[in-house]
This record gives sequence, structure tokens and C-alpha cells, in this order.
Amino acid sequence: MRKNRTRTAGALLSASILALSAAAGGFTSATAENESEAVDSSVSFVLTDGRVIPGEDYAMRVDIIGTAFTSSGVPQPITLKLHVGDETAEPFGDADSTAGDVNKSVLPVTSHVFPSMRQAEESITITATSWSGGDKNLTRNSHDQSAFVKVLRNGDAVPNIEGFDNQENAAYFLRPYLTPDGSHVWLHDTQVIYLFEVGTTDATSDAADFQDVVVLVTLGESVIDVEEPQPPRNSYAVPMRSPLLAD
Ligand SMILES: [Ca+2]
Repeated sequence: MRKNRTRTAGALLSASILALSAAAGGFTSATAENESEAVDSSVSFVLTDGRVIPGEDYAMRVDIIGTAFTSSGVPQPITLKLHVGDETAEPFGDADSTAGDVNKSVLPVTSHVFPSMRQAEESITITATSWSGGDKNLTRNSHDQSAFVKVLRNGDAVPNIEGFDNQENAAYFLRPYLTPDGSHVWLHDTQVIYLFEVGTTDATSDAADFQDVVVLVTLGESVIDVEEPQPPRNSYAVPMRSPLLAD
């Protein structure tokens, strides 16, 4: 494993934003510590067509950071599968029945740390499935059906998509993970966020709001590095009132 000692252009941009923030008077030392911790654990990866391909051995943490999926105001089930290399994991409950529904106000499990290291080139995708009347409705994999899954990394523009059925819009769920001006995604370089649309077969329709379930993936150089969630880089972010069911 290597330590990343070369700051990228994106990191330099972030640093200048931090400097502006400090000038505004709200910059705290705790944030500075978080920032230095963030560059300690570095795993390079390629993100291509909704698939994350790490370039070195890695540990992995997955957090569900929000859901907004309703029919006439009534939440409908969503299940999740994680695909890492040849392995499929269902840490949030059975993904082949509604027993694994993650679209609920209280979940027994909202995060998962893989207990062992994964090898470089073991690619990562996530599948979300919506349910209707006890049957599977739509299944979207971040790679195979990438038109219905946006995968964001540090520096990306913020999707401007209205929420459907009076739900919060996609950007709402990203608030802790945006630059102070709200214009760009501001993640640690080891993170990606998945925005799933599992409610419509038309990715351009008003119903396609890309926040049916929102998932954060954090890579690390060791399992210990990802046992706790990384504090968001934007310490000004208004905390979400609940990580779930924010609609
Ligand atoms: Ca939705």
C-alpha cells in the first residue's frame, strides 16, 4: 500500500475553498484534523460506467444516507445488493424479499464494513431493487443500468433534479457532501455516492428523481481506517434531520 503524498488538482481546489472558509471565520481546528486524517488513507480508483475499480488493495465501508421512494405518499420497499469482485453481499437484509427493505424510518443496519481486505481490481457495483405488492418492480445495477444510477465523486457537479411526489430533491441528500457554495460534490477522495432511480423506466421523466436510495461508499487502506464513518468535509453542512426517510 502506498500513501498518497501528491495532492491532485481537485485537492488543491478543495484547499483553496477551505482557505476561503477560514477567511469567513467558521473554520475549526476539528475540521483541520479531519482534513489531515482524510488524506492519510488513500486508495486510488477508476470510476467507469458506474463501476469503481480500485487500483490497490482496499477496505470498504458502505453507508445508506437516505431514501425517498413513495407511491401516493406511501413508502414502498427497496432492497440493496453489493457486488465486490465475484462476491455479492446483502448486509442490509435479504435483497430477494421485502425483508431487506431499507426504505423505512428505522433500520437495524445502516452501514456495513467488509471485515477483510479486498484485492486491487476487485470492482464494486451496487444493485437496488424496488418492490410493489410484494413483487420485484425494477432492479438497477450501477454498471449494467447506469442510465438509472448516478455515481458521484469528489469535484462532480451537483445533479439538479426535482424530487417526485413532493419528495426532497437529489441535492438535499447530498448536502453534507457538497462544497460550501453547494455547487460541487465535496467528498474525500476515497468516496463515491450512488443515487438510484428505481421507480420509472424512463430516465428523463419527472418521476426519475435519482434519490430513491442514496448510498455512500468509502474505501480505505485498512479495515480500521473505515470502521468509523469519515466526517463530511463540509463542516458547515446542516445535519439532515434523519439519515433516512428524509422525504
Ligand atoms: Ca424518489
